[in-house]
Parts: sequence; structure tokens; C-alpha cells
Amino acid sequence: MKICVVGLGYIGLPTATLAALAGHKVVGVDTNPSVVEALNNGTAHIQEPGLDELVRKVVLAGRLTAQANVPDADVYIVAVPTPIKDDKTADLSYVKAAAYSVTPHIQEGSLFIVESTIPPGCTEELIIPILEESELRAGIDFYVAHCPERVIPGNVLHELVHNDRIVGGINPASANRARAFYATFVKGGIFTTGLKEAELTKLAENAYRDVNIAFANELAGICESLGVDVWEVIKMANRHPRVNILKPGPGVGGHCIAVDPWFLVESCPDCTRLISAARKVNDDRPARIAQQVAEMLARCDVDVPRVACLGMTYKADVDDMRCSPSLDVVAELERLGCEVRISDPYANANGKHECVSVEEAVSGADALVLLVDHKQYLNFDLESLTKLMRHPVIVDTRGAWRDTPELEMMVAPEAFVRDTIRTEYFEPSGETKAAVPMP
Ligand code: SAJ
Repeated sequence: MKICVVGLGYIGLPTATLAALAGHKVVGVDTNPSVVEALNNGTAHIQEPGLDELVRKVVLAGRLTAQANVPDADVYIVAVPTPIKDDKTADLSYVKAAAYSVTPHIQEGSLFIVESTIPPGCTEELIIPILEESELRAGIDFYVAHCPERVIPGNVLHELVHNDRIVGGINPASANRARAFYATFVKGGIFTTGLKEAELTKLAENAYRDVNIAFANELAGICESLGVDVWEVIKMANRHPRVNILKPGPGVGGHCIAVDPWFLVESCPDCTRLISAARKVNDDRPARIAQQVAEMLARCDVDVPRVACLGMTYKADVDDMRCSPSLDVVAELERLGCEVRISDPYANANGKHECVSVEEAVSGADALVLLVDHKQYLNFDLESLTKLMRHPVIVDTRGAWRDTPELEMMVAPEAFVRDTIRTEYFEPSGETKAAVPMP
């Protein structure tokens, strides 16, 4: 089949690549000329394990090409972004533009699939009317389906093949058509349902995760005020066979979990109290973390406290900084009067500061704040790092260093655990270890 994938981002490009690998003739369409050029040169413009190699292979084999305009095809897949606007409603401009670009090419028997995450009802109320400007009828003359992506960045290629897929069709014929297409490269189960059900399934998945993380973050606040170790409580609670509490942290970032729940709030403002409260709990985290760091630093008695922030991406082991809570923590620390230095193995800058090496970031710092649990950070020689600092206050917002033996050795018996933050204070000599008393 000839496949056209509109949008060559972190879903569109791997999907186009796998479809090409399965033997289809694939044309990727993107409005960004550098993305098109990179792909035609056989390189992936995004970092995803294994992708570059596969892209090279299918481009060299002539099965995947890229261009700016939509060609005629048997199957059209739309994988463009659906961000939120400042008022927290969905920005559907990219999806609309994609539908308009395909409409002149729709023919009898074409299959149109939306993979972008969209508010419930969007395919039927917004997209299909645009496609029907072709004067062909959706579900009768051509097929329409929504098949939301559900892969995790960092493991996209594996998950695109092995995860179960949900395919919602405007009618069973459309869902079956789409299922047959996905079956050419998906090894997981492919389950058919209605259009709106598929749209809602995706939003339910991400809102569920957001609410669970908000619960963990709220629990962190409870533990803080009661002087209990939240990590220990979650570890113990998760020994229950039907409990699975996610991890607290500096906030929820990325372009999915922090965004998609708003589509539900927009659709049903009167029945999304829990979902909007969870968003607020998670959105408040960066300021809360910065506040706690500032309180710790007040004890160091320096005019301008220096803080080293490690990890700028929205989560571990990815290069994506979109909606990263780290950016908000840094901005808030600066607002509170701190001088901040940042480091991240996957980023060069955060838009304002250049990233420096970990050693450079911590040298002379009063606090080291771990914001992302990148693999590179897990086995640090913390004892040596703290020796570079002016006041070695360590703030671990991810619980990543809880079991570090060196840290245990360095911790004074009265060291305390506060909120999600495990905070230790060492005398600069490293010899006399005194914990900062609780306020
Ligand atoms: N986070 C926590 N605590 C946790 C887990 C995550 O604070 O216990 C934070 C992360 O640090 C990050 C944010 O939440 O800032 C989101 O990370 P994530 O790993 O939960 O999710 P994403 O955004 O990378 O990918 C999600 C996935 N959705 C679900 O797991 C339900 C993925 O399957 C979706 O395909 C993707 O969203 C998407 O495109 O919607």
C-alpha cells in the first residue's frame, strides 16, 4: 500500500519507518524543510534508540521519502501535535491544517487515520466535515479511524510494535480497515471500538496517570508535615497486591500527561473536579520544591545562594525539555534570589542558561538539586561532589540517591527527610556531619 504520514515528529517518523520496514511505500510529509531534508538524507531528526539505523535502511531501500506536500495515497495517517493554548483549551490548528491538506487527495476507498491525541468528538465534529469537502462520504466512500498512539519516549520502536492498539472507527468497516493496516507491523493486540470511545480511551489513560502522580505528590506533602519518609510509605503501600502508587517528584512535564487531561476538562467542565485538581497539584510542585530549597539555603547565611540544578529534561533519559518542571524550578529559584547553574547530559541550554558539566555546576554551590533521575546521575561519587561545594546541601527530588551507600555513610544520624526531598547537610570539611534542624 502507499502510505502518507502527515507530521514526522516522535510518533509520525517511527510509524512511517516501521510501515516502510513492513514493505509499504511510505511518504512522510512535514512543514519543516530541515526535517524533510534530514529524512531524505537518511537521518532521523529526533533522538530515539534504534531509529536512526532503521531510517537509514528504509530510505536507502527507497521505501521511505519525505516531502512538503501531501501525495495521493491509500492510507493517510495524521500524527501532528495538539498542544494546549494559554487558556488550557486544545490547539487543533495543526490537525485541521493536516485534514485540509489531505482532503483534495481523498478518493473512494481511502483510509484516513488520526493518531494525534484529540478531545472527544473531534474526529466526527471537526475532521470529518473537512474531509467531506471532497464530496465523498465518510464511512461510505472512504474510511475514517482514530488510533491513538500510546508509546513512551525512549522505547518508541519496541512499543509501537508490541503494545496493544485501540482502533476506533466511524463504523465497523473503517475500524476493520485500520486494524488490517496496523496488523502489517503491530504484534500486540489490535482492538476495535467506536470513534469517541477511542478518543476518550487515550485521554483516560493519561488523566489516570496524572491523577496517580498527583496523589503521590499530595502524599509527599502529607509526609512532609508529619515528618515521615514518603518513599518508604509508597514502597510499603505498593506491597499491597492492588495498590500501585506512582512516584512524587518536581512536577509533571512533557507534551502528553501535563496536557491531555485538559482536553477532558474542556469537554466536560462540570464533571472533571478530580482531574482539574490533579493538574493543579502537579502544576504547583515546581514552586513548592523551589520554596523548600530556598528555606534550606536561608540557613547557609550567604547573600546570594548558589544552586546547581541537575536535569533539565521533562523526565529521565530523554532529550525533550517541553513543559519540563525543571525549567519552572529554575525560574522560581531565580525569582527567590538564587544564582542557578544547570547541567544535563541531553541538553545544551534551557533557553536562558548554558548547561555546564556537573562538576562546574556544583563547584562553589550551596545546594545541589537533583531534578531528573538520568541514568548518568545514579551512581555519582556524591562524597567527592559535595567536597566541591561551598555548603553541601543535597536535595534529591526523585528519590534517586536514597540507597546510595556513600550518601548513607555521609549522613548524620539526625539527618532528616522532608517531603519528597531527602535533604542532607554536611559540614564543608566532610568530617563533622551536622544535619540542619527542622524548622
Ligand atoms: N512522573 C512522575 N512520577 C511518576 C511518573 C512520571 O512525576 O511516577 C512525571 C515524569 O517525570 C514526567 C511526567 O510525569 O515529567 C510524564 O512522564 P511519563 O513517563 O508518565 O509519561 P510520558 O509523557 O513520557 O508518556 C505518556 C505515556 N502515557 C501513559 O503512560 C499513560 C505514554 O504511554 C503515552 O503515549 C504518552 O504519554 C502520550 O503520547 O500521550
